[in-house]
Amino acid sequence: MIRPILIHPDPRLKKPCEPVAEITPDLRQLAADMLETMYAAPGIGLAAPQVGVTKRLIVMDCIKNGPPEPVVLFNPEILWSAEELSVYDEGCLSIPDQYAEVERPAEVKVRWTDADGAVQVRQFGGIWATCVQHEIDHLNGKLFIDYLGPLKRQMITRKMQKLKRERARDPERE
Ligand code: K1U
Ligand code: ZN
Repeated sequence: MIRPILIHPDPRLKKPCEPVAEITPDLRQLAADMLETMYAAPGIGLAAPQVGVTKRLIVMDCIKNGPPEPVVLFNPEILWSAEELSVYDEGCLSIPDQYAEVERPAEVKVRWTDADGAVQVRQFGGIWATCVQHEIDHLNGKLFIDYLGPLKRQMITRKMQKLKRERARDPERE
């Protein structure tokens, strides 16, 4: 099932999320719904708070061409970050059509629990590293615009407030 994606500003996008204690059938269904929602958007990642669930769960698939490579991460933790930084022009499905350069560690080592309850550890580089850090930020109530200066952040927030007003008036409009 495709779930509606919350648009910034929304208090649920600013709240630190709760760890997942047990991977229940409902949480596996949520992960499947999040992947369906991400592919439909389209996007390369999605965090549970973006669909209104303040739990520590993210999904990703950063493969552009070739067979899909969906990854489901419960309770993801960054174990190590490279000193080398990389800059990427980031977007966010909760901040549609707005992009800005964000500098982050170029590689990160992440530990998480997968949908079968197995602990996984993997080193991510390239767009995967950028995406996993962007998604873990969502779990901590942080958006990519929080890395920008106050004027740029305020300008984007005002655009999103306008978009939300327009969508509330005409829900059919994209
Ligand atoms: O978390 C999100 O809002 C999803 C976001 C993830 C992300 C994008 C760029 C850098 C870091 C994290 C997106 O997927 S925005 C859409 C997007 O980047 C994209 C869409 C279609 C094809 C390729 C990329
Ligand atoms: Zn985002």
